[in-house]
Amino acid sequence: MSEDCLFCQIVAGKIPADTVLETDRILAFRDINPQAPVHVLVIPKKHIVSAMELGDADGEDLAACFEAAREVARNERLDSGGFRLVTNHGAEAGQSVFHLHFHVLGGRAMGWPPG
Ligand code: DGP
Repeated sequence: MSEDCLFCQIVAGKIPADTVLETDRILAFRDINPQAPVHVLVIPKKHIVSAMELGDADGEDLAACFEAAREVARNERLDSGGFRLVTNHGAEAGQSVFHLHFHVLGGRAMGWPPG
């Protein structure tokens, strides 16, 4: 837990979130500023800054995030039509919260390349 991290505060229950899935390793909750009809963030409960900070010890947390993304997609009925799974690292990608998170976006056609 990082005291000044917004998503760690959500994991700790200090800031409310619209949680859709929780396990011992991950939390999935709706994005406060949705960019698609379905926009869920999947995060490891462990504080990891971004994909660039992942290490050998983080394999199970990473696998849990992907497993959760699949479950969210199924629960939100995105699995047949399709969805996008995105993580941003750094300023040029627009990362604004420095706790690893995967955006699950769906419910509309996704443009490519992203803006
Ligand atoms: P990124 O730009 O990839 O770092 O995405 C961060 C996302 O986090 C962004 O889409 C908005 C979302 N977000 C920021 N603050 C909050 C919050 O307090 N609650 C929720 N549910 N989402 C948040």
